[in-house]
Amino acid sequence: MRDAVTTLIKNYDSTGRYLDRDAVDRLRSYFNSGAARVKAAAVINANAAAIVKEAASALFTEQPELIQPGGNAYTTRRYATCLRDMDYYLRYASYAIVAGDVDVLNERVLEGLRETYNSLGVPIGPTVRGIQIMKEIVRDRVAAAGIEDTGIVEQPFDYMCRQLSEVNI
Ligand SMILES: CCC1=C(C)/C(=C/C2=NC(=C\c3[nH]c(/C=C4\NC(=O)[C@H](C)[C@H]4CC)c(C)c3CCC(=O)O)/C(CCC(=O)O)=C2C)NC1=O
Repeated sequence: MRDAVTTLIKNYDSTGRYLDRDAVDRLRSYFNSGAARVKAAAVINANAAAIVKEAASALFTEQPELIQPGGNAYTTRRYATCLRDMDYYLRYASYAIVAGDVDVLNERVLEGLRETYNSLGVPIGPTVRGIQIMKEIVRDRVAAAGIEDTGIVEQPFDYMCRQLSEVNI
């Protein structure tokens, strides 16, 4: 599992280079955004349950067939599993925000996920929509907490959506 710093060092070490100007610029940008990243993680931590609940309710309002007979989130067990999955995406997004790197998402979340979802008939499109809705909620809450650069918050959600959508082809 890597963060922005260890990824950068790994790349430079593999070619035996000192940290050049480009590396220094990237390090500076990561450290400059550090306080905002930590604050964003704190906002997510303090509101996680509410964020998941709000996002799920918005998703099921948009796509009510998911929780109707025949829908993948129909039955109490599958409904709860769906919310648990959303909680996973939120928690790992918070790690990736702090790390400034998506490596943790590849390693812990996305690896093998498509196969699992396909074999269980979990629909990817609505899952991606659920992640997008969480992104919007988190972005608004983080902005309300005074963080201007909400891009650092959106990144991991966008990455998960992209990866999930791509492997769905
Ligand atoms: C931390 C990394 C990690 C992830 C991401 C993860 C996902 C994950 N979601 C699963 C199931 C599931 N996932 C969903 C999710 C949904 N169904 C819908 O219609 C909605 C679109 C969506 C919620 C937004 C459902 C309903 C199941 C249960 C499917 C079944 O058992 O039939 C399963 C199968 C095993 C289980 O039931 O626990 C896995 C492994 N597990 C992990 O360890």
